[in-house]
Amino acid sequence: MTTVYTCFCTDIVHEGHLNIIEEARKRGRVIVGCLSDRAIIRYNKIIPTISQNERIKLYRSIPGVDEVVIQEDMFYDDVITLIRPKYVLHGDNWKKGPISAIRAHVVELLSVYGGEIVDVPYTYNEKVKKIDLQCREKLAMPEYRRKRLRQLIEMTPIVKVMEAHSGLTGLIVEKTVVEHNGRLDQFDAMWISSLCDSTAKGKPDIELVDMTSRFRTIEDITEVTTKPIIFDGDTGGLTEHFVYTVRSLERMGVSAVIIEDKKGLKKNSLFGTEVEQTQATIEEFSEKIAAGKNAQLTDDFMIIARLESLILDKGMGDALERARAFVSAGADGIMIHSRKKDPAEILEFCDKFRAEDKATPLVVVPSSFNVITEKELSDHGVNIVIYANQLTRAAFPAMQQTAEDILRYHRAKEVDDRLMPIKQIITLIDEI
Ligand code: SPV
Ligand code: MG
Repeated sequence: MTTVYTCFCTDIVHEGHLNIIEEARKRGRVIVGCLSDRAIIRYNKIIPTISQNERIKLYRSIPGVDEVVIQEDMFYDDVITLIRPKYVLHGDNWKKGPISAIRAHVVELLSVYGGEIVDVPYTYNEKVKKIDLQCREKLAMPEYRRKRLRQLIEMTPIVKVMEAHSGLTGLIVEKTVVEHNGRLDQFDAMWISSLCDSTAKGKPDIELVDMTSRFRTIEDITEVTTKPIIFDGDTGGLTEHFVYTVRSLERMGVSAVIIEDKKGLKKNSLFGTEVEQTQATIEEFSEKIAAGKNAQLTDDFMIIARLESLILDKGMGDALERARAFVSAGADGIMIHSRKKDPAEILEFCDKFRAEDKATPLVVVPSSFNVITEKELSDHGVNIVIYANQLTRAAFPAMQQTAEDILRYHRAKEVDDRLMPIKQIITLIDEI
């Protein structure tokens, strides 16, 4: 009997799915793949509001479905090797955009034994559009967004985080997908950097931009995106204030706050010892972490302790001692920072920390030691990599150059070639 395969990634079966089953059963025995929770979370597809097992049951109940299997791999390698279907059916929407890389890969897998793809015309109507939109919109709800960082840490080799400081930069982090070597890549989460948030407001990174204003930035971003958020909480401020910050961040659907063990006037870490910066004592900072954990209402939210020992030349021993103490105080993760170009001290810390603590998530921000790759970091036990300021640093020179050139030429024609076309900018933002 001919085997026909199609993969579903949905909580709600609509007429588009029924149409695919109808087409499939004309060709043979129908096996439906249920995309696993792991793959769904990794690729930010939908929020599974029902469990993987319930989705299997749901797909089994569709008339015409003979069997349901779990598909672990977005790229179909596991199921095609196992089932060797004669036909793979999918809506023809996968012929366009980044997901066409998946289609191309399936074509290759099928060509090995003469299998075929059937592109079923995608069902476009108001009802289907609404269901698709609702499924995606759920990703943005605080209760779903908040817990996704922990899920990603659990399910991916390394969580890739990019800075965002506005709705527009949030959209770039949300939507940028690249196809590389037949694989799809995208950022997993957003970092609301104090440096970039302050810079966008034309202010120094010294905790001058107040929390209300920082929260406004978060809201600008949450309104138009769905990916999880890590908030740069600077020193966390007074412990008496930090507990309120924790509650507000949880309410907004932020997944984690990172606070650094400094006190007094905070300056950006990349100044290192060139400016005066004071590290909080282990006791003071542990008390702040414990108070934050105590104030927290959800299980999902994370308070990550950032160590400034290497930045302030206090040595590896001090960094490790602090890491131990802050984990004991309740920190859900450790961020280790360095401003050296050579990643050696970061890797030494990661190896030593991992030798004694296999579980606590490790975060790094390779702004200075940017030669290191994600794979190398992950091999040394790092769970989260934050690209903390690259979008701001890319945009600033481009804007400055454009301003200078318009002054130079007394018109805008000379700069036009490097600008986004007007047509594109007015359609950049999707309307609901
Ligand atoms: C930020 O992005 O604001 C940070 C990281 O805190 S760093 O600028 O490297 O200190
Ligand atoms: Mg900062």
